[in-house]
Amino acid sequence: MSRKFYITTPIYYVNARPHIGHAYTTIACDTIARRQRMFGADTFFLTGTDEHGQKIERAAQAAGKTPQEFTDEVSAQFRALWQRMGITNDDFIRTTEERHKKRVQELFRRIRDNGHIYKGTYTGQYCVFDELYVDAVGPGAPCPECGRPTETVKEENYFFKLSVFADKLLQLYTEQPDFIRPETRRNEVMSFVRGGLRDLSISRSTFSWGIPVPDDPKHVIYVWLDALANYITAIGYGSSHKGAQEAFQKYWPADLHMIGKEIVRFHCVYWPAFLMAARLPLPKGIMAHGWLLFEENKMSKSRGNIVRAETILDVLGADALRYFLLREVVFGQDGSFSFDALVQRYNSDLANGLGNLASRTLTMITRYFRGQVPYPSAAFSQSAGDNAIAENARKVIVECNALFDQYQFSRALEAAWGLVAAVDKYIVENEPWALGEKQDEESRSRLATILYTSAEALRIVTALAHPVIPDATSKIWSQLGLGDIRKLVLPELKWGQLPLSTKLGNVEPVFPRADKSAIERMQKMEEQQRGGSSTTQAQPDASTTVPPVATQAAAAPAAKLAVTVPDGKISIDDFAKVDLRVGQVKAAEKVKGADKLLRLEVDLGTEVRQVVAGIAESYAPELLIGRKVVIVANLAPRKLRGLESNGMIVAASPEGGKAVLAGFLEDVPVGTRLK
Ligand code: ME8
Repeated sequence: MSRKFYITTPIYYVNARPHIGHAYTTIACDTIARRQRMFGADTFFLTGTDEHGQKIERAAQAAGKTPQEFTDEVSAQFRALWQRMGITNDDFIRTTEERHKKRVQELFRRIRDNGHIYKGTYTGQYCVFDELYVDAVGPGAPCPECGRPTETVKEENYFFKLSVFADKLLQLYTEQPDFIRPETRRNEVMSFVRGGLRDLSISRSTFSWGIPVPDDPKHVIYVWLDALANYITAIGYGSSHKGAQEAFQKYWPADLHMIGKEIVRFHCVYWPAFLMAARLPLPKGIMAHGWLLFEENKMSKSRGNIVRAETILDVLGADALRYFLLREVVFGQDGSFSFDALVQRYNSDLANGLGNLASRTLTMITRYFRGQVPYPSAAFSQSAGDNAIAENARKVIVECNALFDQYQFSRALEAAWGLVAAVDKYIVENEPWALGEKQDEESRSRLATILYTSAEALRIVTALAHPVIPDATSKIWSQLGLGDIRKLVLPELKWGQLPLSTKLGNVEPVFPRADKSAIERMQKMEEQQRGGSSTTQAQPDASTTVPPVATQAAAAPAAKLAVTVPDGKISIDDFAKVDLRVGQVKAAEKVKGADKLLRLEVDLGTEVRQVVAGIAESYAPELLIGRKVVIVANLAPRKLRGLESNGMIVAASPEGGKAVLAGFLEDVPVGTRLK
């Protein structure tokens, strides 16, 4: 039976839309989950949304929605974003789901039956932002975590006997030093617990947006107990179904809870104490990473300094975001995000680095060996340089795997890219293009060895980088003629496995270079989202999905990758610039004084757009509500009758007839891209 691996992200609050801080944790977990699968582990990767509590209730009120409507919308935005980014989570749990609610009640009962819950009265301060009971005095006293004013709470509550677990927790941290990583967080937690633990209020009775306490529904369960329990409810704890029970037996305890550093106390103190009280096994480890900073502060909705992942996906793609975050930020520490650094890293490491290595190597094999991997033959064609690359690759495999195992993503990628740089230098020094001009046997043989060596090194880097940049590496793998990269068994990766005579696939650039305008474009997109001061409208080409200049830095003089476009036809790259998506009409009305126009609000999964469409003569507005449509999502905004239209609905317009909307016979999720 294969080894199991269960990994979780925090479940994200739905008080605001996702940003790249959330994406950061999710990408790190996705990378780990993908690696585990490549190592043959039976992997379960869980993420989801945290939807109860006062903070969410108030956010819904502020938006003029019921909590359920509100949480449905924002939770769908998270789900759609992960889908768009190719995140490979096995489940997505929402705390408002029935399965979760019932199982949390079961956990509460169990802790109560084990004698760890009593009723009392809580009088003290509460921080709604952190959903945290705070040791502070007086109304308005600042929360020690976030500095916001706290509220005074006086209510009859259920209490959890946290105080009795202090010694057991300290024993846990001492006996299992890896329980909390990195070490700095472990030290913080240990001194917090050594300072003494007070019993914890685990219910609230002055609002109702939560899971009722079993047998006492005037109370709702404290949102952190509700939320933390997702890690077990999602995999079947507390279910009476046999399948769910088996899944729980199989996957629990979690191998890794990945979190941001601000929620360490909940995960490293409260959660193990709840589990001890329920007599359930404890997770094997908790890893707390640092914060993404933007404009020198923690990126967060409340500070208004967020960057949306969608902007980066639109302009540079998911791999660029994944690579940047894991390469640029030392995992565990805080790291700054900037569009300049993103584009610089993208160009240096992806476009000019791996992308260029792939295109120049594969293009030369295509040109000089009719697209078949050549034989590195005969002794006279070997040089010390060839062997050095092989040796380097062998070392990189070991080093990179060890670093990934310790979640040192940045150093792991640095090691892999060290090989890219070495091969680049090797190619420049050996000038295969000059050998390619000669026909004598020795030159051919030498050329074969150089290109085989380069292609094999490319294969190794591609395999190692796959969990981080899955899209591009899948493409390079198939361009290498190796088929589906997901079939690769990573522990078996060795130098010299590239089969000779392998027929390459179609060679196409994977990372087009981004020019300076990419930075401006992303900045503008974000400013517009924030309703910022910039009044500049996006230029007609400002929202293309692929940055300009589609050629990689070419292998001199061999690689020529420009796409020729005969007879007014467009290339696949041109088509890829059109961002066609499935949207769902949420609201529709006639535009005053315009017989042909309707104003629509279209949900794209990640946002709701206003679109003005010339379909009023074909469709009554009320018939469009709920209908799924195809929308050109990256059209520059324009004004029609004073209304800004952000996108275009796709319809057939028969000569002299009425417009007919494009649609689908099968159900398809909102936000799905058409390609
Ligand atoms: O805390 N930098 O949800 P949340 C890095 N619902 N990571 C960031 C980040 C940033 N600027 N901003 C957010 C909650 N994150 C609770 C969790 S779990 C049982 C309940 C990531 O929406 C990071 O993982 O505030 C952080 O811990 C998490 O999002 C907080 O998400």
